Amino acid sequence: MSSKTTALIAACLLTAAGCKEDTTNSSCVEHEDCFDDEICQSHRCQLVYGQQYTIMIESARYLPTSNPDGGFWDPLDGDDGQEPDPYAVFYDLDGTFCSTSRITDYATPTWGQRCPGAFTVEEDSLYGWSIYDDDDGTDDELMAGTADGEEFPIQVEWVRSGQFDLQAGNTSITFGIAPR
Ligand SMILES: [Ca+2]
Ligand SMILES: [Ca+2]
Repeated sequence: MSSKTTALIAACLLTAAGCKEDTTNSSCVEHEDCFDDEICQSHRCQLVYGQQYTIMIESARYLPTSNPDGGFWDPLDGDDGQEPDPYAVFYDLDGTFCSTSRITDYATPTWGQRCPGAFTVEEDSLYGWSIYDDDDGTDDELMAGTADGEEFPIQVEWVRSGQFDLQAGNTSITFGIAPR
């Protein structure tokens, strides 16, 4: 029997109040010491959902090397090369939005940029991402990022591991996530 279970039983014996409430904020060392919907943060079990998080847009791999017509992403007579100049965005459906700076002529960008705004993550909150080629006029969309073609919820496992990788076509993108 784990110490967590022992503590839970003790708490339930001591009070008629909900066992869960008694153990949220209980001391912990790792996430597995907490309930499945919690993380261990500063040695306290905290519910994953209902909290504010910082999102990091880390990097992307395997961006499409040619545009949908099979040509280069940029004209040869432009200010930079024909390779795409990618920047990434991450957003929720409540209007919180984050964008990286662009990286010129690079198909395996590493941004490592922290979104300034807080994302309040609820269990039913939905998120999406996209990667664009920064252009003088309308930016080309390199990849529309969702999970299985739709906006997706943040999963407890992602918060526990502190990062998550998502795929669209052959393109993958890595995000970091941390409680604020
Ligand atoms: Ca372009
Ligand atoms: Ca370019």
